Amino acid sequence: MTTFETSRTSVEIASQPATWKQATECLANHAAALPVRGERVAVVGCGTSWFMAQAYAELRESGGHGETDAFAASEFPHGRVYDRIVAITRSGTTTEVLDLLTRVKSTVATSALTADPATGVMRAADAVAVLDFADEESVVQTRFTTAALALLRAHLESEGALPAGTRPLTRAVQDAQRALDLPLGPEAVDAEQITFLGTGWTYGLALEAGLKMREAAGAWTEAYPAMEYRHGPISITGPGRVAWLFGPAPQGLADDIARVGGTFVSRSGDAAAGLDPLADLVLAQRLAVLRAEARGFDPDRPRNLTRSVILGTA
Ligand code: F1P
Repeated sequence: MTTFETSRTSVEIASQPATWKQATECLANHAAALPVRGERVAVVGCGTSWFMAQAYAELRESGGHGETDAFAASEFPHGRVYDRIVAITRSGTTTEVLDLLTRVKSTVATSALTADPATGVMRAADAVAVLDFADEESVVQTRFTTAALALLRAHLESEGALPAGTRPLTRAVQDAQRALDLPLGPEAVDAEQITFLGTGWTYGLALEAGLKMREAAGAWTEAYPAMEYRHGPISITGPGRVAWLFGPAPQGLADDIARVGGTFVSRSGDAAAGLDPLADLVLAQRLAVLRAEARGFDPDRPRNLTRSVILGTA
């Protein structure tokens, strides 16, 4: 097995507890870019950033802060009326995101969260939260995107409401520290296939975990809302395959997975003793790096990927 012990990706994964803490500490600096309570908001992004948009949209709306939708930037429904569009983009250069912000300029308030203040998103959005301390050398995103979600979640928390069962971010930071040392377990390391599941905001995390495994390790993964899993996707599960759930388990799910011979991984279901679901994502990121190395892939140089997708004009 090739090992990349000093991979930038591993270093960036390990820095997440500190980066999330830093993100919450700079909350006051970013007030202009953060949605106001009651605003009708659309959150947009591409790839990882879209999945974080989905997680945030669920957290915001179910916490009672206002209607919040999430879209892939390329799929934004221009006929709909929003008070604000929030774009998440680490690079600040993704074509679909910049095209959308440019198209809606002066018709709706726009905000962005980015890692790079030297990019087009600074002009394209009305207000920008720059999380440059969370920028990454890796192509595969880990700490920027979780820091962006940490900031958005801390903002909801500071305004007094999160969905029932969601913990304070300080607890998530502690759990992320724990997640860096927890054993991954042979069933996940050796799994032929992994299906990631979540409910509410953790469905966005499930989508991101699946993408991470595909991007870094070329692994076969799928992701579904937990209650959808029994409507077909369970057909994939069996011996040597894993169903990994973020957040609380729907009734009977563990038994159903056992019945088909699959392995159920659930570390963030127990609100008291389990991990915060965001910290559970850290474990999935670690697994992606481990499996990449096991296949001889360099996690810092994922196949077929670039830091940002910048499309030419034909
Ligand atoms: C979005 C993104 C990444 C993906 C790849 C290409 O980038 O789709 O999620 O992993 O690196 O770009 P960004 O808009 O957040 O910079």
